[in-house]
Amino acid sequence: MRPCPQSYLDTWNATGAWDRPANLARGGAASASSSEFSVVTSYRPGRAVDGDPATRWAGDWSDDQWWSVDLRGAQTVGRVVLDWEAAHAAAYRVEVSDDNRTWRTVWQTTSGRGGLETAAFTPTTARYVRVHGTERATRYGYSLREVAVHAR
Ligand SMILES: [Ca+2]
Repeated sequence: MRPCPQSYLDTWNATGAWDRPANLARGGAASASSSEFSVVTSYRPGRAVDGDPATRWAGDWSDDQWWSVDLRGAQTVGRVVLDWEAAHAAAYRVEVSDDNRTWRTVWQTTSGRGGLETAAFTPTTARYVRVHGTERATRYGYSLREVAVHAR
């Protein structure tokens, strides 16, 4: 049985990872390089910022895929928390942008373990945050249950 959204949020709150400070990504307009097709559910990008662990974004089954969110204005960004589904990235970058065109890499790893991962970096000002996968850990596509963006 999956936890209900409220208990899920309580768990994140208890660890301090979810809302200290505010999650700037919550409800923001999300985009992705692709979304896996399903006749029974939706894996659209917005599923990773709806606060519900039972929903997720999933991309096509190839290494070079990305997911991004619009923070609705310039924000200070210093920490991104990722809740990966089993289909996670082995290597990925966290990138930020002011204009959704030119991207700066602020954090990267080649040893992604999945589960709950935190990318913490020197706070910077940006409007868009992108999770850019470069190597999959499984044969499936990347899949994120939730992404949270914080100032620090
Ligand atoms: Ca979700």
